[in-house]
Amino acid sequence: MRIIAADVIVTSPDRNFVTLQLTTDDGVTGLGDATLNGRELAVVAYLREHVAPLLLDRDPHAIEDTWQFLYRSAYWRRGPVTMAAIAAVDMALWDIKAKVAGLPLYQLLGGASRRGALAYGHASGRDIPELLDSVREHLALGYRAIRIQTAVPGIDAVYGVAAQPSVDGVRYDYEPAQRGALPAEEDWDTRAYLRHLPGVFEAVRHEFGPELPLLHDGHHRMTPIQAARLGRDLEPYDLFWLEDCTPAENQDALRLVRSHTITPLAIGEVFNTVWDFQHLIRDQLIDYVRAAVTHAGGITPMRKILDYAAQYQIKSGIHGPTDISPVGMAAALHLDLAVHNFGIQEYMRHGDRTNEVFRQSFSFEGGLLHPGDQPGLGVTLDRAAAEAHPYRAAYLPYNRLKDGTVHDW
Ligand code: KDG
Ligand code: MG
Repeated sequence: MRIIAADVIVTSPDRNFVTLQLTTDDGVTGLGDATLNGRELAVVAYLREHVAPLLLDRDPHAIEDTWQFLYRSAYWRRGPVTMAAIAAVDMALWDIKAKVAGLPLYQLLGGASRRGALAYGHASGRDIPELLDSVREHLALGYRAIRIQTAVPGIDAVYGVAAQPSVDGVRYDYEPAQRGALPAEEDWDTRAYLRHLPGVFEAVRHEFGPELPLLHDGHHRMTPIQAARLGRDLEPYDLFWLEDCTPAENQDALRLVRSHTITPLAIGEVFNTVWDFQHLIRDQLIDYVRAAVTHAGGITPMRKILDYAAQYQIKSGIHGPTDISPVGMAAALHLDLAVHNFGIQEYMRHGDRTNEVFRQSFSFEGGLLHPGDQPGLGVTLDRAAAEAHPYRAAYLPYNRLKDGTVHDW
């Protein structure tokens, strides 16, 4: 068996997605997600110009060897563009292997360790009543764990907070492509945020009781001592995790945070390799691994990261916002089902147009996601539907402090 075609498909049904489709001489196809939000075309060029020609004639079954070849032969290792491209190849090869075996991918990863993957959804609101309504909507949709993001009095626009309430249960989207071709400017005030947030969690716990797992994303905005204070102030509300409390580059910051709080910590959605997690896992500075299969080099290295984490009782919390395509989500769900140290899965729900381009076989019942039992990843791509939605330049927003200084967001 050999690879005879490597096609890169760019589509923007609700937002931009980059997909690699590999085809074998036996006519088997495999899909991989290479979407890098806001820098999509860099990965397209990397794949089309530098990876696709190397794949032709290779044995699709040699997944580990192909991964090592692409990682090591480039000499220039790591980085989000490189690793998203390699991830797409890795996913597509696993898709092919599982289709040839006639099995859903999770069976090749060791089989199911659980009935399904506990998913968390994104509730948000511009004030507390709107936030409580958003939590209710998510509970009605079947979620059994909820991320809480909120506007902060005095700050005009906060990333991760819906600008409009979702009237009919339709989920909001992060920075969809329609938002324009230049990064939107948002603003930030950490002291106002630190004052406001504990009261928000107080209100949510008061309304929904002690059982519901609650999460929060700090989006890299705090200094270590600010994050330590927030973690401590949120302890009475028993968070499932506090995510990205400090910028991910300075990993020692988490040692300081840890020494002040027992609120569990999650980090790593911007990480690309097991090396980024080495120190954090070995020194037990985190509780959850937040990497995306799409950005950490694919299923093969993600399994290695999670197996390493398992030695320290650190669990998975695979990144799953809407800028991970349905293909990347499917890869996450197969891993979620198979690994022993599963923690939770982020699940934001794609829009209808996206679901028409990418036909999926997962289910969401009783708060649990299951990837389904179709051979492979369980996703098919409708090429004609994809072509009907051409690429639209779109950027993530960014933050400025009140005095105009650019800040982490
Ligand atoms: O592309 C960036 C988004 O995926 C990211 O901001 C979403 O932080 C995020 C999350 O936790 O889902
Ligand atoms: Mg996040």
